[in-house]
Amino acid sequence: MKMSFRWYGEGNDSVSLAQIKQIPGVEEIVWALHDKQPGEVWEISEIEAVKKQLDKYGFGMSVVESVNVHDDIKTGGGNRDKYIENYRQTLRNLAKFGVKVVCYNFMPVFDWTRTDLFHPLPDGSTALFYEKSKIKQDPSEMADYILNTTKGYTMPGWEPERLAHLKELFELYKPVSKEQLWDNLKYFLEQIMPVCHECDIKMAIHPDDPPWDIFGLPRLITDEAAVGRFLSMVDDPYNCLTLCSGSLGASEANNIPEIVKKYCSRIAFAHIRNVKHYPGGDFSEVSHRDCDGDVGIIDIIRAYHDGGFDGYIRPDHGRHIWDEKCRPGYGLYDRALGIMYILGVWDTLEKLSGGNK
Ligand code: DNO
Repeated sequence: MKMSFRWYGEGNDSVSLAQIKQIPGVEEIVWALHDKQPGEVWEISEIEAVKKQLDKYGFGMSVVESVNVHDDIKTGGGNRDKYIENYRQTLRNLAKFGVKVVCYNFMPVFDWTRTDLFHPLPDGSTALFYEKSKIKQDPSEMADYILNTTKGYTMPGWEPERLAHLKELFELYKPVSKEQLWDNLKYFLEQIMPVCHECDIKMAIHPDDPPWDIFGLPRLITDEAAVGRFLSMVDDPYNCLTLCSGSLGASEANNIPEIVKKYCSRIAFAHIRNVKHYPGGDFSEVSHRDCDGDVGIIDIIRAYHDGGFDGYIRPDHGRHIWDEKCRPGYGLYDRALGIMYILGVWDTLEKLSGGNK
């Protein structure tokens, strides 16, 4: 297991590399070129500039989150082959810098979706919250709320340039059924797998967040059956998962430790996030401590440990604590606490099993 921390880049993150360096155990920075639009090639000089910044602190750059997939690829539009060729070129360029895992998603229109980004928790902190009844309203209201609340930060998946055309985006996806979306995902992966082999880069899909259809848009990676379908549809060791415990774990029906046990060898990247369920499908993000939420954080870590997981892991969203001003879900303090919790469980398991990693 290699511990990592997501960082949004110089001038684009409230957290500095110097601060991350002081969190015990972090070897890798999970990064991206956040000003690239989906479909654009990531140029060598641009990647090299990030490498120089990370080198100063001795961090690896093995995981990119995300190289976003253009809507034409998701919808099977006329220009998809051009954008797939650009994606391949980006992978080739990333491989020159030792990138091993590319996280991406195949969610239509919206990436992760929440109705409150600063929901008060009983301890006085705030966290991301999802209220199911609010999702029945006009999607543009929610998009406006997110964009206004996150002003000053680029939120991947919530690019104002894209969301300015929300109506057109919904039109674009209207004719795309769930089965067509599966077909388009398969086509995309089959086209890029040979390059992944050539470059030794694993593609690691992020589950849909939340794991159910929203605003009438189909969502694919929602439960264990969908994960199984996805992995067997393109049965290739380079076709992998980013197993996000909080995304799949937002559904009470999903048993995350079981999914980890079953598919451990195809998980390239683990996101550890805890979630508390409320009646009716509402949920709140909470601290990483097992008993604060419902996903079974200790059993999840044990499943990775006992499964011999040697991929990359990161704490996912944290609460906003100690008055920190930060990007929603991505402050320093609670994610650092999360790392110490994850490492505490992991190191204990190692010791108990007589390992010395
Ligand atoms: C949310 C993240 C997601 C994830 C993308 C991957 O905080 O986990 O936005 O990065 O879905 O493409």
